Amino acid sequence: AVTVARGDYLPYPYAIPSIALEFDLDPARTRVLSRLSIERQPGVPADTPLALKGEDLALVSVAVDGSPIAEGGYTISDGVLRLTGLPAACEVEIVSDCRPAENSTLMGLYVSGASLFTQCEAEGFRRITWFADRPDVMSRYRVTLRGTRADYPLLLSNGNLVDAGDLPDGRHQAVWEDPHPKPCYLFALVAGNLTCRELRTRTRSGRDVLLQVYSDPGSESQTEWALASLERSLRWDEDRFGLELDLDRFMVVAARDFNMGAMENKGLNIFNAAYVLADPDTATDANYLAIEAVIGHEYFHNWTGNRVTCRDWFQLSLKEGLTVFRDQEFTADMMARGQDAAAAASARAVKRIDDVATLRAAQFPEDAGPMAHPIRPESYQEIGNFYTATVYEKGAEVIRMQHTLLGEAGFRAGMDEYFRRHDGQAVTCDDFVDAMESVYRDLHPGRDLSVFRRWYQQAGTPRVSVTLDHDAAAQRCTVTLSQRNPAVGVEKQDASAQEKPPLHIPFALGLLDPQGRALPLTLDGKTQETVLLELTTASAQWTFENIPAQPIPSLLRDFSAPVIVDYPWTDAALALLSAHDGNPFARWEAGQELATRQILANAARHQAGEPLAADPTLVDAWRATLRDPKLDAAYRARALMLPSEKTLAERMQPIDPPALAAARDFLRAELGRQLAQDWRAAYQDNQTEGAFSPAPGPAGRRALKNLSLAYLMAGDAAANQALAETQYRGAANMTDRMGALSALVNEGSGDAVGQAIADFHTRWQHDPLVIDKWFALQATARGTDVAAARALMAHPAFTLRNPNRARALVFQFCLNNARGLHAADGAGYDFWAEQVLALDALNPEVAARLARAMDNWARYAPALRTGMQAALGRVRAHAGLSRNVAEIVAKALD
Ligand code: B3K
Ligand code: ZN
Repeated sequence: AVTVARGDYLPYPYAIPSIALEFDLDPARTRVLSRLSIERQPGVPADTPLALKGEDLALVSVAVDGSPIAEGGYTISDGVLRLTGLPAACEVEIVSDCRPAENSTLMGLYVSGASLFTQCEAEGFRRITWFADRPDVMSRYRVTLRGTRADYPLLLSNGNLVDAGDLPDGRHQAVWEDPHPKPCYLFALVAGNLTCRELRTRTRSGRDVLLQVYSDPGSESQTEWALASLERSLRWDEDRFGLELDLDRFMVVAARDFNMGAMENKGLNIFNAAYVLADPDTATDANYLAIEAVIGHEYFHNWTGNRVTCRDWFQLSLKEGLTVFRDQEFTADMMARGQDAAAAASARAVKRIDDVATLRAAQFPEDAGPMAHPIRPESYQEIGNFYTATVYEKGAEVIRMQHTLLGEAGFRAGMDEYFRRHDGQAVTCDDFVDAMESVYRDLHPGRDLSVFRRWYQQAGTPRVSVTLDHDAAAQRCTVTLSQRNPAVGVEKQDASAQEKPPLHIPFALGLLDPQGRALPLTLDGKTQETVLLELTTASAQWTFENIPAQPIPSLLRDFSAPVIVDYPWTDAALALLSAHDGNPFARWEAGQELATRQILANAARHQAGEPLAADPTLVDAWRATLRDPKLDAAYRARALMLPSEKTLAERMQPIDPPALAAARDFLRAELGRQLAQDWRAAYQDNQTEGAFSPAPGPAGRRALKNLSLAYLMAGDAAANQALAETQYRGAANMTDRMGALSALVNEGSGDAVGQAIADFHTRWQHDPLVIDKWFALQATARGTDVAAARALMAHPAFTLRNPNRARALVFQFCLNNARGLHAADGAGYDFWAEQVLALDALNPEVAARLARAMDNWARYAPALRTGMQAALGRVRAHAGLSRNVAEIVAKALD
């Protein structure tokens, strides 16, 4: 396997200022003519070959300045076409063929439904034509698309439509020009028969722009929310960052077959249909929220990613971490808008809770396993494997810490400076921090971000332990923070680096008195309820005056850094925080910590064969939160949810998923039973009526209502099944329908369960996105074992070729059905190995994601570990593995 190292970067020896592409579109064989203007860079020796990458292409001809080059005039080896002896400036013309209908990888040009789509990031453009497929080569594109009018009435590419017309034999053509130079990973084309919803709006400088959302015919009623989200994104980037749309037209196209969420191609975003299509009957509140976030994310890439792009793929977090941070803030602002200060703080906390829960469930395990890497990786075999929770979500946390350190105005000044320096360039993460640091130095003379930069080079989740020393006589409290950065993943192989240097950690702290009231804290002459401590060394101390009694600390408020906090709270202190902490995020955190302790204790009892127990402290805390009239429904829905099994697994050593599931289920049932009256009241009080709205208010009420139903069913299924059945039948929207179906499938019994499953299928069999939900719900249901998963796969609607369908069933089973995957007979591991191999033959990028389900095998209980290891070994031994899967399994086993 070839490893690419960050330090090996060399600039490309040629500039390619312009490229003209001509496509004769045909699903069986598409001919691509590419005309490149080539300029050797100053100082580059004349004999330096022009090296262009290609994959799965049939080369037809090569010409330089109009003269054909015979075979022998160029070489092709290992996917590289090399031309030598070129003049310092020339035009290279290459003709090649590709086969979209046979392309099951969904990278490059491929067929989905009756349409043609492209996906080029990271290295898919080389599957379309021979090219310098790297982000630091930026060119102006002119694209001619030709195809039959009957099959492809619509021909789209980046930029502006400059010409269109008929051709002989029922064919037509469209010519597109993108005025902005771009790397080839942002190239896109779409050809097909699609419907369009559009609106015109004016940017803040007064330019008229056209926003369009394209989708399958028949889905036109499902694009209203996406288009409205796009307009909100445009407004938000103007308001919050002063960034305006730089194109006359911005298109979003929904594809049914898509490897990930969406792609920010310049002016022509291509989306997984799951992040475009929504109406109240088919989409849940979570779907609406995700659509708005992904539309925002891709739109925001237009500046953070496209106008300023990455020099090389090691810098991926430059655009992804920053753009995730921006989409998180966009959603938070949308959720908080129009509310008073307290409600806005609660709304922002809800978003923060959701994001931190994702980070803990997906990124913390990655950072503790064999694929651990810094947000700016040092090496890779296959870049497609590094679109990770670390690069994205931890990357966003690293940007957020800079925002915290600089403040909103300082961060904005840093962004302005970043664009002033680098607009139109392909740059590095260091360039970004340089811009931020220029502002930080002005704000804090004598300080810099040199220690902070280690966040870009160190993997692993730091641990911060906290001690409090209270001097009653002096009414003084001293807080000590100490950090540890132990080696993780491959770092462990380097014996000299078992402990890494300290990081710059912004640590937000509050102190509560024994009655739960906030204590004013004075730091740097300012008195506040929350202080920001900047820990830049292994250990440091801060002293606060006027603290009469031993305080209760509220730590890492708003999750001010992606770290694990160690502090020996008592359960009583956690209960107090969960009832009184003025920081809504930390208040949620306290309840989660209390629940985590109980679940872990019960998991240990389960393993020892002892009876499980629910401590009244937790039940009382849950009751208090449920009854607190000052808390809105969306917030309560989060606060009353138990930590996920994935989050809990990070706290258990060795990991025993079945024991965790048993302990978590037990607590859920106890809370359901003991608080039944309150759940019933919450269920009744949080009905939504009238026209459906996905706004945070009604969505929050539905979340709390459906959570109440889940608890009621967990506590006493027999007594509450009628409620679930009634809700299922009378549901006026998909959130309520799914909430009821989930309760029935997971807790219900009798014929009603099967009837509801069948009814749901009958109602929605023509809507693939709803059928995905139907598969996913069953794949993760408590009773679904490997045999049941295989039975679901035999359903005529199942196919591995469609990534959404594969994710709905196979991925959901392997990643979110711990009992099924870790079945004692090992059948789950066999299933996983078989599906990884089957997928790998079709779509390596998607297969590699599934392969990661076994990443942390070495941390599992011995009885599970050996089976997981053996399954990994069987996959590794398979001949003809893709580079993608080979890298994952090799790293897991090394
Ligand atoms: N930039 C794309 C991700 C492409 C992944 C290719 N393997 C989507 C996004 O982050 O916006
Ligand atoms: Zn992105």
